[in-house]
Amino acid sequence: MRLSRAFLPTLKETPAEAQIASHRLMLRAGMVRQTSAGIYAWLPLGWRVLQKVEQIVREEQDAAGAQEILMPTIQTADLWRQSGRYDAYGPEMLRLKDRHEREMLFGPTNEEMVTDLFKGYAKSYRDLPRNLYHIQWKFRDEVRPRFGVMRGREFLMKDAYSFDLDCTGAQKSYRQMFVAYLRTFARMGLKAIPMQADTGPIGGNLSHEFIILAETGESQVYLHKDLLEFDVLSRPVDYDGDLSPIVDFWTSRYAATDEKHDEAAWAQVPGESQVSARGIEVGHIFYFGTKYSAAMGLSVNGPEGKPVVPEMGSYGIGVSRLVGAIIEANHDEAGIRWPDAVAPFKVAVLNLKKGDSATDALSERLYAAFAPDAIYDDREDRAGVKFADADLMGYPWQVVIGPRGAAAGKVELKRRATGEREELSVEDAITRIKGA
Ligand code: P5A
Repeated sequence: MRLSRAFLPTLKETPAEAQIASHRLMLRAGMVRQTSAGIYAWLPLGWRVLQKVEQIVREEQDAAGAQEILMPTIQTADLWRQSGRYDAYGPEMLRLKDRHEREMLFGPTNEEMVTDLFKGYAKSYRDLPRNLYHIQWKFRDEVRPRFGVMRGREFLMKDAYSFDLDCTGAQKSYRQMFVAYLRTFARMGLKAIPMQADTGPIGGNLSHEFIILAETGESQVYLHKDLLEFDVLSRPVDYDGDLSPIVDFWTSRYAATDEKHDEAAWAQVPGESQVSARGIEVGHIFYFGTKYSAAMGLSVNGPEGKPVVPEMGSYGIGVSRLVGAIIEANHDEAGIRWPDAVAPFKVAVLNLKKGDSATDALSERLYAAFAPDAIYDDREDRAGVKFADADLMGYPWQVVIGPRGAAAGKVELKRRATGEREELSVEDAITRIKGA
């Protein structure tokens, strides 16, 4: 994208309403714009990041055997009456009426809908196991929407739903999602720790929240420091095989949110291994047995010819929240420092002398080498403005091209994460970035 033609409405002043770094930076970098309380429009830069995050989530869900569908945002109250949650959900649910006075709602989650959908198809135990997911906008009328996209009212969630013949199968599905989540967050450069958590309105008695540590997090958490050192991406995963060794590593060490914190168990963790910190919940997985399948009349013909009520779980990732959470974990005084995997553009080409033919030619060449994953600052502005904007928007690589270097075929390469700079030939700069 050429900056001279881009819709990137950056702000010079820090917006007063933003209390945390990610919210401030998303507004200043022109990634999102609030349209009403807790509801955001995603502008080009933010939308690119959201799509990259979404794609990593999708790839890891697919790899774990889940299948993508797309369910509607609007649901009928009838579905929710069947599970008993229509009244229980309370004022967080946005309730609507259509022209026939039929009661509808904007979905805060999809357990009922997916159970009903699956019921129309599954007849026999051979239709199990299945795991269906979608990535869809949700609405929850939060009491206190805040921190920008982190606690919005309208937000993007990946929600998966597993159907199994029995408890053993359901636990396998749970472990598959558990491992897929570890990989998903690690690929975004995040250390997300699964922790025992409350199940709230979703229900069931087994659940883990995936939490990244950040000072501005809404939850207080306690964990064993070993958990911060595990590298899940370094080992290949066979989702059909036994995932217990990976899962047990996590579940055998202490990690809990405030609500589940147990002082007696915590006291067993050696003092030097205790980490207590603030955290942001980026995912939450649940195993709730037959809560929805039984209530909604889902049953299949079992292997012995008797009806069996499938065991279910649901698995959520806060896709839009992740964009804020990634920034909380990756920023400095000057702005965002995107991990390569989710950066809106991998490379920023900064032309310091628009109109100088050698500088223009070299800039165009570099831009062409990385487009469409590059942004070209071809504006007439001062160098200082370009440096500040590139740091604010946090592109992992900056290539700075000025008239003196251009005459000698040299450019300056800057790595945003470390601030390291070096002068190189154009070819070497291209090779360096491509090889990283
Ligand atoms: C699991 C999938 C569920 O809704 N039903 C389907 C289950 N779980 S959850 O914990 O309530 O939400 C899943 C994830 O969604 C994110 N999230 C939010 N993100 C932004 N703004 C919000 N108001 C919000 N509420 C939930 C969180 O990341 C959560 O883990």
